[in-house]
Amino acid sequence: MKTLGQWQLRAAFARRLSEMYGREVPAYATLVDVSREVNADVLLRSGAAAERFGSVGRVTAERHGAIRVGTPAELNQVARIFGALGMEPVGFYDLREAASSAVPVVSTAFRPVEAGELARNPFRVFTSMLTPADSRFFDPGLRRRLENFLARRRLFPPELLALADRAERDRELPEADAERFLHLAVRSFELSDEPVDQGWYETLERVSAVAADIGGVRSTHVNHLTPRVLDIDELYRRMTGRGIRMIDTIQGPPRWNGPDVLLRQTSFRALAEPRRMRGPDGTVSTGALRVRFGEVEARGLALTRRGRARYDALLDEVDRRAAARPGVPRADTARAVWEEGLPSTERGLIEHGLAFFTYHLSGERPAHGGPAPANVMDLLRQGWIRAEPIVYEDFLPRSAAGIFQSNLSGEGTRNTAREAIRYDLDWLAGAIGRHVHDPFALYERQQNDSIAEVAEALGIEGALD
Ligand code: OOG
Ligand code: NI
Repeated sequence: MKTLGQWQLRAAFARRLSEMYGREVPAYATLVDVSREVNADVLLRSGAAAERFGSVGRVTAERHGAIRVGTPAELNQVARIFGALGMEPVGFYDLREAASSAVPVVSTAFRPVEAGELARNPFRVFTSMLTPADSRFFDPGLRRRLENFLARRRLFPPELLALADRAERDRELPEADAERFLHLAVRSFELSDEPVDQGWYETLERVSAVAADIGGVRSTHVNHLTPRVLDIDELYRRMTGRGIRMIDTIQGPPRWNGPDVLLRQTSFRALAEPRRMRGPDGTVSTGALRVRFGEVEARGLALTRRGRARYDALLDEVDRRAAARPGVPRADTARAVWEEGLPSTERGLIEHGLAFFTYHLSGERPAHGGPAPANVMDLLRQGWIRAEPIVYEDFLPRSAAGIFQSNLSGEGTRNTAREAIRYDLDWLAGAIGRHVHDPFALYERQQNDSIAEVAEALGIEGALD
């Protein structure tokens, strides 16, 4: 009997979700086409260098999606569905603090965590959960109504969850069950045509457009999908050239004359989509909601904690200078800040302990013969080993907030006089009922494993530093 393993389920799910979303949001299909063209052109222009952060095959198939749910119980179910696909929760993002408009959610990302699994298919889903208990956004009456509404809806059919649990337990599904699982899973993330209760939706929208998108309807949906591209500036120009309105900026690091780090993202604006609405008198008519969009990203090196602190400080510096000199284009300011604040080569990043790499024997013994030195830097300098970048597989709270924000219809409201309620990674792990990985620990382990292998191959005793 033919079976599908978890990575095959993941790849099939990503492909089908992308096909579904392309049908529902045609501008997304354009985005995928343009990304593919840009990737092919970069490969022609730059040859092997274009594949420094992943083969063009992986990059072109790569997608992330985003979904939003209402309660810990719903998040727990989402974790079972993604668990079937070999995707585990990684990282904690508090977008309530990162956004200036009202984004009352906390988030994690489900993704494969092993290098081999990422290479097979790196599909990831940024998953946000509403925080009705945060009294800065929801007063007690609204909180109660919202929680009641959420407690009564059912996002995923029991059959889907049972198949998911089986796939996770057995690490595979027989073909016919896999087909059923994929069908039910993709359908759960389609846009529902059930009429939206207009009064309820608008009540929530006054607080936050995100709250309305999550808690104003009885189902969930993918709210964007994101292909990966090798030259995001070129993609931005080409999309604009095709008459598609993009958000104002590319989020994250600027384009500059040094290694790509972390993640750069941009998106086209959420489109008005016809949705059936039930008015206060019960009659159903066609209205429009503007919530779903397409995003695109370019990925670079994973940064260490120190590198990440540097990145955050550089962004703050860009803000300060941009505020002081509003006439200068922000991208120019950012480039200048980057050139002052970050080494402009991969070697420089390694020397300062700012980025993660895996290390591999270079296959050549240096001419002078001598014994292998017992530290990574000397091994690199003397040519015993070479460094390969570890690609950043996660997200950035500030960019995420920017993406949320630029696609919201209004600012919403928040009462800053009220106390915020605190959430963190451990709280999230408890809510999901699963371990939530620390992204830095994952990258570090990958780097350390490669160093241990090098040490063993070179017969170096003890730990390499
Ligand atoms: C998620 C926004 C965050 C990203 O790529 O940073 C995100 C959302 O809009 O629900 O997907
Ligand atoms: Ni995204």
